[in-house]
Amino acid sequence: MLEGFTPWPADKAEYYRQKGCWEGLTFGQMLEDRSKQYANDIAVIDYQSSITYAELNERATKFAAGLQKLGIDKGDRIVVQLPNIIPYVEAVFALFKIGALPVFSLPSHRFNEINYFCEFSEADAYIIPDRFGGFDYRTLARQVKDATPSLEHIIVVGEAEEFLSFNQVYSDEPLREINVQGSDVAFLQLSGGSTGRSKLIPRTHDEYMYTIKLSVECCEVTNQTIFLVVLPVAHNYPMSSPGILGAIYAGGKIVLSLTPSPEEAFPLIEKHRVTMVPLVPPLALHWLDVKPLRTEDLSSLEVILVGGAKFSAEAAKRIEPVFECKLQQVFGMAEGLVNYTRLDDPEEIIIHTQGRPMSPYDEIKIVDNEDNELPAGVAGHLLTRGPYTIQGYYKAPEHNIKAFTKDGFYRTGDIVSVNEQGYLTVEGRDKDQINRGGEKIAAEEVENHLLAHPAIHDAAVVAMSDPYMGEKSCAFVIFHDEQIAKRKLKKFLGDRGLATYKIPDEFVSVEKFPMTHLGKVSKKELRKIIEEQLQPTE
Ligand code: OOB
Repeated sequence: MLEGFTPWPADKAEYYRQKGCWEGLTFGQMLEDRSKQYANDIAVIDYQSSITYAELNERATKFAAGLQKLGIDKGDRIVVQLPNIIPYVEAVFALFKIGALPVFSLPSHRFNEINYFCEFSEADAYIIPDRFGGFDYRTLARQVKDATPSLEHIIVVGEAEEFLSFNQVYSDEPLREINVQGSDVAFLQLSGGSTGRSKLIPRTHDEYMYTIKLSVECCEVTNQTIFLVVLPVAHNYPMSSPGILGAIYAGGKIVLSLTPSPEEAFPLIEKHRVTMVPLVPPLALHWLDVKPLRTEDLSSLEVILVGGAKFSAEAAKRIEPVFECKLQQVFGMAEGLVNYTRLDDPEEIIIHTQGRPMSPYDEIKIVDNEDNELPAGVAGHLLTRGPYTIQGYYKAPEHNIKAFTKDGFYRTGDIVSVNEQGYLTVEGRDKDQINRGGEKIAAEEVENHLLAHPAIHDAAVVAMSDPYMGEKSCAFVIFHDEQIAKRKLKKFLGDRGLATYKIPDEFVSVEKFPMTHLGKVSKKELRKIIEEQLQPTE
């Protein structure tokens, strides 16, 4: 078993198997099956080309055989940092086939994040594009390789320079049979994090396949579905809710867009007759605003999913009339629990709630600060346990004690109310995190970087409201004596290799921080201060 993985209690595992939730199917086998069933149907289209199910399976198998030749084996970790391109899908399925674990990072991650993922997961390989979005990933790879010499292979899609080219990895040698089981960990996903750095989330084939199967049902995905991905494809949401894995599970077609801009995405919708697309709220708002100004025919769209952050009821109301398709809200988390509004739910539910759990075996508790359960309708901390919610983060025993209750409920950090029909409404958050339009920022991680600046005595990062992003981040800073300009602080954080989305949007210099009666920095007060400053002055 993977070291650092918290196994499921034997009785629970037995129960979920008995109930038919866990079927022992791995993602490698799933692609194998679909490649027979839908052999000549197009599986994935990207900006350059398209491949059928049979081709995808064949290429994934050849890539897998090549990885084996490099010495990559069951249980090894491989950091994958690729944009929305076909090689991403090939690489991930190749890893599933040999039981090696992709560690899913995002194209926006930089040295700080990537080096930590490589080091912490003791990765053997790192897969990158040559360049993407004006950034050269080979430069980053060189820095990571210097810092983490145990990283053996760097595989590059495109011009590899001194590294190994993706195309060179494919091998015609037969794949060495590996016994990958449903109960094995399939990959490590990233958590949004609230304390320090992102935690890694181990998900097994069994439980993740179950989320895919249920998502396919809830979102009514079929082999007629044409699924557009404009969000970073490695994020848990476009991967599994219902995501590219759901599209493949159902035999549908995936269209990968390199960016979420309407200039790129709308023509793709028109050309490929896209039926379904997942968005985060700021993108949904942008698309709503831009739609009337554009001429593309988007009439093929049947469903727009919106999730990752709270979608306001006002914006939710506009989706159907503007796009002439259904809205489906999704409230999910990489740790497990996923809620959807259903396509046949009344408008009231679709607009005002974030859906209900996918599985009848999902357990939900709404509790007060002392873990006492609250009556229906009262907002409180959401705790959850179930057949696809993790039992613990990877190699994080101390954090796990705080993040899970003794009886195995995950503390989501979300403040939620549940109505009588079991639909959840997200009312707020009780975790030290900023949700910047779906991208999660752990306040403490950014604070630690600010504290490394010699002029900074103390720092506290909080969310501030933003009409477009929902939230942006604001750093309150106490300087020793000399104040440093915002531009310089941003550059300082960028130079430390922090992903751009984590760099605070605003900096406020203060003499001291407001304190709670327990002597902790009162982030609530700080949020109030910045909200007051944001109010237009009369
Ligand atoms: C998704 O996953 P993560 O792991 O990036 O973030 C999970 C957190 C939740 O705990 C909650 O705080 C927030 O993101 N969230 C929402 C939300 N959906 C997620 N807050 C309010 N309304 C929503 N609809 O973000 C994710 C994973 C799978 C599917 C969809 C989203």
